[in-house]
Amino acid sequence: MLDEIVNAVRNCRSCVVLTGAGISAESGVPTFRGSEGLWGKFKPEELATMSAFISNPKLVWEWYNWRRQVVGEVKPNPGHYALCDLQRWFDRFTLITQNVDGLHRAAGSENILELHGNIYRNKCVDCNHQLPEDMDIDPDNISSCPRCGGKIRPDVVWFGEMLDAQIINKAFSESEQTELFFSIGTSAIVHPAASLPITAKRQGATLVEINPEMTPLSGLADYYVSAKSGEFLPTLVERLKQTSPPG
Ligand code: BV8
Ligand code: ZN
Repeated sequence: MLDEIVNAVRNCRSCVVLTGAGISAESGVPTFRGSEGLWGKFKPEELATMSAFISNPKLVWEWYNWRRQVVGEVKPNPGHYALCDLQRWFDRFTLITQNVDGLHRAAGSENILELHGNIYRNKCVDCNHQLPEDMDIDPDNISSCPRCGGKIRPDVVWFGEMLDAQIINKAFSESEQTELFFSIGTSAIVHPAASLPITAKRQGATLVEINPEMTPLSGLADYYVSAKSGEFLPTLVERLKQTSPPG
C-alpha cells in the first residue's frame, strides 16, 4: 500500500489534503467524536451553535476558553510537519482543514483554507467586526463590540451557519480539478467539508484516506490506510525522499 501511494504522489502534479480533528489527536487535542472527545462532555447542539450562544453565552465561552487553553499548550506533531514536506512534490498543493486549532500554520504550512474558522479569532455576533486575536473574554463579563455594542463571539463556524463563501468555493474548485486527494483524520460526516473528497473522487482523482477507524468514505477510497497520521505521513515522506526527491 505504501509503495502504491508513493507512486500516486510521484505520478500526480496536483494534490488536495483535507484534515480533521484526528491529525491533532497526537498533539494531545481531544477529537470531537472519539470516546474522550470534546463532545463526550457536551453535545455539538449544546455548544457550537448560535442558539446555544444566545441562550447561554457564559457556558459557550467557558467551553471555548477551555479549548483555547488546551490548544495553547500543545505543539504540532510529526503529521503536521510531514504535510509541510509533502507539499514539495506537487506543482499545485491545497491544504484544507476543518480544525480551528491553528496547528497547521504553527507547523509552517501556508495558504491554508480554514473551513471552520480559527479558535483564537474573535468577532462581533451582530456586525461581524473582527477583534484582535489575543483578546481574552471573561465568560462572566463578555466584552462588547466597539462598533455596535454586540456581544463578542469566537470566530468559528457553528452548526447551521454558512461557511465563508470564498473559502468553501476555493476548496470545491481545487477538489474538482485535483489528481490526488488525501482525507486525513476526519470522521467525514460534517458537511459541506465531507463532500470535498466525494467531489474529487467523482471527477477521477485518486482518493487516499488515513484514519485508524473506518468512516463513510473508506469504501470509496482507492487506498484506505488504517493508521495514525502522525506515524504514516512521516513514513510516506521518508520513502518519497529515498525514492524520488522532490522536483
Ligand atoms: C451548514 C467549528 C447550512 C466550531 C465545526 C444532515 C446531513 C448532512 C448535513 C447536516 C445534517 N444535519 C445538519 C447538517 C449540517 C451540519 C452537519 O454537517 N452536521 C453533521 C453533524 C451531520 N453542517 C453544518 O451545520 C455546517 N453548516 O451546513 O450550513 C446552511 C446552508 C445554507 C444556509 C445556511 C446554513 C457547519 C459545519 C461546521 C460546524 N463547526 N467546528 C468548533 O470547532 O467549535 S464542526 C467540528 O466537526 C470541527 O470543526 C471538526 O473538525 C468537525 C468535523 O469533525 P472531525 O474533524 O471529523 O472530527 P471527529 O472527532 O468527528 O473525527 C476525528 C477522526 O479522527 C475520527 O474518525 C478518528 O478515527 C480519527 N483519528 C483519531 N486519531 C487519529 C485519527 N486519524 C488519524 N490519526 C490519528 N492519530
Ligand atoms: Zn458589532
